[in-house]
Amino acid sequence: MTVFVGLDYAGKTSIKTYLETLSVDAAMNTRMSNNVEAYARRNFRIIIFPGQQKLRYYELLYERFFPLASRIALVVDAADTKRLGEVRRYWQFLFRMIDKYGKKKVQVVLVAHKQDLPNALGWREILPKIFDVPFDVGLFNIRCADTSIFDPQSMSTLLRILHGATGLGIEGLITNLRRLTKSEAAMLFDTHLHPIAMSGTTVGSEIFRRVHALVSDLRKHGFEAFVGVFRGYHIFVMCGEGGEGDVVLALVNFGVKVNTAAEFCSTALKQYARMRNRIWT
Ligand SMILES: Nc1nc2c(ncn2[C@@H]2O[C@H](COP(=O)(O)OP(=O)(O)OP(=O)(O)O)[C@@H](O)[C@H]2O)c(=O)[nH]1
Ligand SMILES: [Mg+2]
Repeated sequence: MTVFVGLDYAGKTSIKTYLETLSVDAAMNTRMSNNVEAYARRNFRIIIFPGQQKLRYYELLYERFFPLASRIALVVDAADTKRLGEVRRYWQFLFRMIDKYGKKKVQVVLVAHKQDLPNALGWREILPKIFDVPFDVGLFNIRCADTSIFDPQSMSTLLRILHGATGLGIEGLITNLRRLTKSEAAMLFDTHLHPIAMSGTTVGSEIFRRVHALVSDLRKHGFEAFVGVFRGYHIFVMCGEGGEGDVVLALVNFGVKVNTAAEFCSTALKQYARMRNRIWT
């Protein structure tokens, strides 16, 4: 389980809303949270703490959820540099809460969010402004990500980090598949609405939605693969074999014959099947 923490307005609920709906509009129009929120798919869970000052120092929250958390993601509005001091003070409190209630090997993830804003700082600049380097960094095995609701690649990267799936080679698998099939973009979906990995030209969430719609129709009719044209994009979709959750590969504007694309995709799906149990542990 991952716990999302951060100041009010950092973007925690936006990330959850985006993952749940694939809607950037909905994600950009969230309200301040007054309660704990949750995102869940199969055994993957994110618990989101409210960020307002009067709620985020409520110790019972930490006592209840930190013993269960293998990851704590600190979401920071990377464009709001005036509040980084406040984030630093909050981290000092979090440090005490981890010490008191956290798992020994808890991983801390610094999410430098809202990277689309012109004055946003990257995580490399933010890290030393919040943590004590090298002390905290040595202690916590900190992972970092630059993210934005407007950047689907960054959302995939965040998902892989939260699954502890960064060293498994999923990115390599998808990049390779894209090259082999001479596609403009390749995507791998696994249970989440948002792809867990993607490579090539950035395609928007409208394509992700079409792929999901296509796949649910495909399955109804017993097809395992399909080629469709949507707004000028040639899309090849192939479903993984059964099991819990949905595994789907999608290629955009592929440059090989359909049966060649099908062969490469089917090999990639087999390779992914071997990594999969490491992702949903
Ligand atoms: N430019 C930009 N704005 C974003 C992004 N993500 C979120 N926002 C904006 O930030 C606002 C606040 O985000 P929330 O997710 O509601 O903030 P929160 O961390 O849940 O805050 P609390 O609920 O008070 O703890 C959103 O309503 C969006 O308008 C992003 O990636 N880029
Ligand atoms: Mg919120």
